[in-house]
Amino acid sequence: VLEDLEMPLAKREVETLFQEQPETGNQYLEDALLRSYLKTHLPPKVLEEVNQDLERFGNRLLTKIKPLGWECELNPPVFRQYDAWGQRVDQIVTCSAWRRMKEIAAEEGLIAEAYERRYSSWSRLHQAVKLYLFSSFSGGFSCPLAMTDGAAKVIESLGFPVSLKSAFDHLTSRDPKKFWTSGQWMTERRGGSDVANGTETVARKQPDGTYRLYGFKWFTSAADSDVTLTLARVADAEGKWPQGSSGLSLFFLKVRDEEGKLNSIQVQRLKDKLGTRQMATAELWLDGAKAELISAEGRGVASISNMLNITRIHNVICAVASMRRMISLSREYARRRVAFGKCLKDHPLHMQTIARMEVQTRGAFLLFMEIVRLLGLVETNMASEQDQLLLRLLIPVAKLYTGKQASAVVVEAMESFGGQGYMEDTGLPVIVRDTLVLSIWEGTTNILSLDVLRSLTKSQGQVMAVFLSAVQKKLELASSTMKLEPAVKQMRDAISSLVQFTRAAGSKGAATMELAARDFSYTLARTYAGALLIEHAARPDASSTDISAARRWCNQELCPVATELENSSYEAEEALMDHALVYEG
Ligand code: UCC
Ligand code: FAD
Repeated sequence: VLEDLEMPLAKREVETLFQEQPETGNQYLEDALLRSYLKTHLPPKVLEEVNQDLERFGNRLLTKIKPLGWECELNPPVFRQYDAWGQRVDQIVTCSAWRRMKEIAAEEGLIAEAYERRYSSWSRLHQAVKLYLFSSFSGGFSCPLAMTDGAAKVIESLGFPVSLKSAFDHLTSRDPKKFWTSGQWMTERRGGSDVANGTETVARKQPDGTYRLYGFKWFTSAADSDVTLTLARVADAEGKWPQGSSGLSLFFLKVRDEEGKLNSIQVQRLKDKLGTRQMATAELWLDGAKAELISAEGRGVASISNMLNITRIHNVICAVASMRRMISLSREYARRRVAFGKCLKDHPLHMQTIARMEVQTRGAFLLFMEIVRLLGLVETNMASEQDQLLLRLLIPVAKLYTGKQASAVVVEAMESFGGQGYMEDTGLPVIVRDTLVLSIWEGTTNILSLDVLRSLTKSQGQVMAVFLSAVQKKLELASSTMKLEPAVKQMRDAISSLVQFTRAAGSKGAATMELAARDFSYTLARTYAGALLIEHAARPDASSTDISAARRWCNQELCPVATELENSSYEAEEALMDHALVYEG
């Protein structure tokens, strides 16, 4: 008996005291906000069908797709430059799970759904919700899907030129054998933000009307894709080419020919990345790649903007999905893990930490829904001019803000697992790493803040009036909900500060606006998300958590940009001081 109680018992105890892995169920069924949003907004017939599809898809994700996603993480692509006999082959070898993801994407209509438009303006939202559910289990396949959607959008916006009709069919196909994915090759060594000055690739016209491209593309993600869109400068008869933005044109090319041979492209190497390691990002030499000019000469940037605006929306989708996934896991873990004699969920400070992340995620989620709702209207010719302006403004606002939110939330959520959060084989660090890129690619935070200013300038300020009127309308809906009064008041105060800021900043000139651009964009994001949370909380069947989320969001400082202007933070001396602070010593 003694023997049994001493050594062996201690060992047995240790062996059985495993930490329980957090298990989550069907992501669709567990997402209360998503379901209440769909219930509120979708017409009943559409809701019935979409609901069924999402529940089915949620099960497929859990049972079939999630393991494939993990397989992609464990088997990242490898680059094979030469074959056994010394022949250069430049092969990017992907794993079978990655290739299976491509088939699943087609079967599920992850691109097709948006272009078939069987639910009219709600088709885009249906597609976006599927992508949102797919994102965290996709093993990085969300990335090629974003660019594929962007390429389809460019073809649509060009009016389906005959030469691109077949490509469009492939990009939007539900047939796994036919489905193509696209890349987006914009970044060159001299610059990814400043594309106008960074692009050195030259296009030489061929007698058959096609072009040959010569240049070096420094970042090309999902380099195993079938086709791509890229920018180059068309050389004239004397072999000269124009500089700057108006010298850039947009090209379409197939990456390989029918036999699988690269289209006069050499793969220099694969990038060694912090995250998104499931997906191949390559450096490519274009050594006469055959391509088709698809924009008017010199209209490359404007044309590829149609792609950028779609891929930036995908970025928002992935940002919200990462936050949602980490919170799902974290709240589940808190029900199992015991510390100081009780479950983590029973420690109020721990719950406060997760609740704060939840409020962030709710605001981001509603921004995401608003954008895809507006996009759906635009795509089915149901959008007013105001809707179009609002969408143009909200895309960069949401991309830059949710990218930053997601980076902060996933790091906080990692900590909520204690040491386990830092362990590679829990899969949690993968989510953290993959999220951190969201504020870099598809336009950094600063570049998108400047894009916000671009949208203001282009509309001659009209977009601000549209923004404010949309916010006011949402607040009016809440005027009869007593519990929302404090939040509505905070929002009204924030709006008047914002109006004051725009008036005052307007008279100060472009340099001030440039310095204020990031704070201004954050303010727009916080204000709009606040209005959306209030609108959602003002529904007749809103829950107490809807109301609390709206109130908590509005309790944050909604309009720091106005205070900063009063503090002269955007004056030239302050810019000099920024420089001095950074370069002291
Ligand atoms: O990073 C990349 C892929 C990563 C992998 C896939 C991720 C998928 C998503 C997540 C899922 C997991 S691809 C590379 C991304 N690169 C960028 O985002 C570039 C960042 N830089 C910019 O955005 C800059 O602002 C530029 C390049 C657009 C600036 O170019 P310019 O030429 O200096 O700008 P301009 O002269 O102001 O604009 C030229 C024209 C104007 O139209 P017009 O001539 O009619 O007045 C602009 O109004 O382009 C128009 N334009 C736009 N239109 C510029 N930006 C936009 C816009 N966003 N929307 C509409
Ligand atoms: P830079 O432009 O040099 O920027 C450096 C810093 O300066 C940034 O913080 C930026 O915000 C800031 N900055 C620059 N200009 C200004 C300004 N005017 N005002 C204020 N601040 C400014 N590109 C593709 O084309 N295709 C791809 O498939 C692709 N895949 C990628 C995959 C990964 C994993 C990563 C990390 C990048 C990928 N990129 C791709 C490149 C990406 O789009 C660029 O890295 C990004 O646009 C930034 O460009 P850059 O690296 O040249 O940075």
